[in-house]
Amino acid sequence: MALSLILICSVWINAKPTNTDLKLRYIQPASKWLEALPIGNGSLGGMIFGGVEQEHIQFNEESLITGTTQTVGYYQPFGDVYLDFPGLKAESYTRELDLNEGIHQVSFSSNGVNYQRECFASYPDKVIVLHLTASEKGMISGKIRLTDAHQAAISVSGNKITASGKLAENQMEYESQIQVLNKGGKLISDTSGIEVQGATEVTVFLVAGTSFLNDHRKDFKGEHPHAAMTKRLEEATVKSFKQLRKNHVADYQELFNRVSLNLGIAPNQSTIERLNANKQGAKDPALEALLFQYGRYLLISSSRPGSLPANLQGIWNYEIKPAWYSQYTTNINIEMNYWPAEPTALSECHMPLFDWMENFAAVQKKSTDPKLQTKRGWICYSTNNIMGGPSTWGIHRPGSAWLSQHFWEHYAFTGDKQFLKTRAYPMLKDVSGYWEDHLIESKDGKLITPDGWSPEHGPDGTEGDRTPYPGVSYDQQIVYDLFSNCIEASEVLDEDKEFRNYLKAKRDSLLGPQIGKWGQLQEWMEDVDDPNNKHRHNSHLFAVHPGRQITPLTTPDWAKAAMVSLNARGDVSTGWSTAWKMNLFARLGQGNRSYDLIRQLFRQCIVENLFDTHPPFQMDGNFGYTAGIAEMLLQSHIKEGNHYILQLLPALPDAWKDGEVKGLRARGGFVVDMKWANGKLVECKVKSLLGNELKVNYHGKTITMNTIAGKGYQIDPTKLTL
Ligand code: FUC
Repeated sequence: MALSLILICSVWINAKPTNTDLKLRYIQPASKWLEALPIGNGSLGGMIFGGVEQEHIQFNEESLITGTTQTVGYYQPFGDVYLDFPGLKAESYTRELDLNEGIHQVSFSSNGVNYQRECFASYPDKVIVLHLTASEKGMISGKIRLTDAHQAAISVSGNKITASGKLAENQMEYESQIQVLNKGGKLISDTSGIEVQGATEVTVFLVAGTSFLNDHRKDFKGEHPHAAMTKRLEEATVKSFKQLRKNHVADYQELFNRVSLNLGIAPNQSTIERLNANKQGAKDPALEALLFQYGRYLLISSSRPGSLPANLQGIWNYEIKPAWYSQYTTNINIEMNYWPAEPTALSECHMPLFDWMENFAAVQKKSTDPKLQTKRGWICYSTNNIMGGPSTWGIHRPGSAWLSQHFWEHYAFTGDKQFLKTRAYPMLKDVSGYWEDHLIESKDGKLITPDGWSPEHGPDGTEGDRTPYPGVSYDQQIVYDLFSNCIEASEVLDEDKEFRNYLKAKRDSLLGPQIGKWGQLQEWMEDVDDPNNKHRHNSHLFAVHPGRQITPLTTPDWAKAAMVSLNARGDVSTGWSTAWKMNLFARLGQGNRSYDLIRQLFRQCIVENLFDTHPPFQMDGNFGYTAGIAEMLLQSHIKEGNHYILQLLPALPDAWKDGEVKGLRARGGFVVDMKWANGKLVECKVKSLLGNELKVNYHGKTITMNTIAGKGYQIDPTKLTL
């Protein structure tokens, strides 16, 4: 039967995803930070203002923090590059961030001369490059300065400026350097900076680093960054701008071009005009698609192999005391940052989270803090820094379990057994150990957490209430998820059969989801939920998303109760909360409700540069939004037997009548392309990466077939409709 439904393509038509309208476009320079546009190479980030008389790049490097392994501290701004061009008057000004190439562009004319500036942060060459050109010879004149956000000593020597300092709080050493190259004209330097006179082309290179070393065994202390930064500049400045640009675009597009989403044609308006029109009620699905791709752009720019994970603000921050330290909060925020990584084909960008977590676990285990002591496994506080240093506001026992889910998901999507064996399973087993020791039996003979928490309130709705309660749904659901992932990992690896059976018994004894008196999914062990509670956290719905304990297909009653709870929480909330609700409604198969949240997000949370605000600005909302769109179009968390079911367009809203998505990833190792018209699937191609059995579900009908790794399969949608 399967073969009559599915046509095997002998050659996989890996049509390059077509990315239409991938520009953020403005007709004025940024007048404030949230209008500036971000670039980043995973570690080094810049916010570009695009000014005419003064160009300004405020920059960050991921490891500059005031904290230690003992205390969280704040993520710090690093410095600023200023380029002053007195006398330039702009006509026909535009600045754009082109997501297709990962390049920022400013262009304008002044007194009949056309000026162009291109800027990008290169991962392969580890530098930020700003390239300025003029259409007439010798028309670039101005002053280039490097400033430091702390008390660094700044020295100018020839065409180089160096800012070198040490943070008072933790003695972390840091250094930034810029180097200026010119074609035509000349450079004159003094202590205040480098003056360019009469150049036709100028290239500014920026590097920055610290003495932080991403290794807990060395106490996170590495060498002074001077030598490394000097070498970086030496290596980059011998390459032509053309070569550096080519390296950057090739590297960036290898990741970015894996997925395309087309929801319609963009109006010929600036981003601000589109945002405003959207707030007034206009529908602009192309803007919704742009924000989806922006989330992918931001993840590529703030989290690359070898870097630290994206923090609360990605890597972009200008404040000495940013909100919530701009580090890693474990009761939703850092996890949400990584929700889009696997489904939107950015698996590599997930890796920094695992490196950080392994260091983090080691630091928590070594800690002498009485609250962190465990017999087995490890636990953590709510907020932690790059070295695992805590803010001791609140212990967050299931934080390590929630984070461990990412190890499992990375395997579920990629099928990387080596990763599963050497990294994921050890982590899952270790953290499971903590919960095996910690759970107690309730009077009804169920296993419960004795001292749980439902971030971030108490049963009577008191904000921030940290009183421990037994059997809290959040803890119960996360532990269920942890044990399930650990059990599945041991099955795949065919290891620890006895332990597996023991853990299965434990999981089956856990107090499960309960339906309360108003039909809600209970947040607390007792039926005390207030139907008027609008708290931003949806902690008791973890089992719907990102967990998989509750689904409309497998547990319809619980799914119905989850819907009651979700609707009661209301649609109006903070940035990340709105994005979480998008994901939750998508998992409940409610595309139009997810879409309500998209509208809400644009109305309330998306600012000029398309960053999402809590408020204040937090990057998690951007990442959660991108993940939410992916959940609306493709889901693969439900298993039948040993294989995942790929649910095609499970939550397509009426607003997206026609569209096309290419390159989404599904668990089990599949790449999915879909086209729909009039709200109905009309084309679907699935490429099998691992040769797993393929189960495709559309509108409740599932078909199954065997696949061969590397082959593509065309699904006939007419055979998938009831
Ligand atoms: C959680 C949330 C807050 C904020 C902070 C960074 O604690 O409850 O709203 O997002 O993280």
